[in-house]
Amino acid sequence: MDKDSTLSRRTFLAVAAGTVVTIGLPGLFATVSEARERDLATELRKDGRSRVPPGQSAVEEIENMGGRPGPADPEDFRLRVHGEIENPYEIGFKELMEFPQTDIVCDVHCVTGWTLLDSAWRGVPVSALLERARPTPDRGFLIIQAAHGYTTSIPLDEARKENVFLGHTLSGTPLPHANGGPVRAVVPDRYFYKSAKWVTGLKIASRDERGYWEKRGYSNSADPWKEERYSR
Ligand SMILES: Nc1nc2c(c(=O)[nH]1)N[C@H]1C(S)=C(S)[C@@H](COP(=O)(O)O)O[C@H]1N2
Ligand SMILES: [Mo]
Repeated sequence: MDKDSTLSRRTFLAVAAGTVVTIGLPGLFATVSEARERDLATELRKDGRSRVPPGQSAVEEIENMGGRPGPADPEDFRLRVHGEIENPYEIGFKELMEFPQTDIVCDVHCVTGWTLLDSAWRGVPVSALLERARPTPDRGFLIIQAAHGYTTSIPLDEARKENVFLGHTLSGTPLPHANGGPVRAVVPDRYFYKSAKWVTGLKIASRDERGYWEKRGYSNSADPWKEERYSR
């Protein structure tokens, strides 16, 4: 896709959004070559779904989509795990690094239309953090809390999937502050607003709580393959 059609698609999305506040700053993204885009059009994931979800375009690099940053220094990082659990706890960066670490290569999909393929992360599976917390509800929700009151949520069964993690390393280097460093949540199979940057807390609750963007017109289920962009 050339830059002009990328722009018109973004403009279209903004119009399609109607009264909802649009996510991110206007700008042109460096999309992959046309040849690569043609190949990707037929590529499938292991689960049989299309590699690039409908209405998305692959880009070369992660974009900085803004947000109000938390502290940059790992020394100042605190994660509070609380709510309806048997074992509440609070940890710093060093203790987070003592949890089992996972290396994950995944694709992420921003609701504004860009998809970053093969991003290489290192982090701690949310399942490991939940195991230590021992949630009491069977079918609860994970409220992911971040700096300055940003929140988002996913069902607990989604949160336990092996590709859901708190990431601290991207492409072998510490996660840039602009992209949520020192630690952000990554939920690859939901639109990227579910991946809270500058994470501060994991709250387990039997009732869901609408997150920052979800309250502003974006879908709470946020499945990119169903194009669940806006709430209805
Ligand atoms: N704390 C926080 N996390 C956030 C956001 C935010 O504004 N604040 N924006 C979300 C949105 S809409 C997107 S697309 C991604 C952008 O992440 P990036 O800037 O690393 O591309 O972060 C998500 N996580
Ligand atoms: Mo986004």
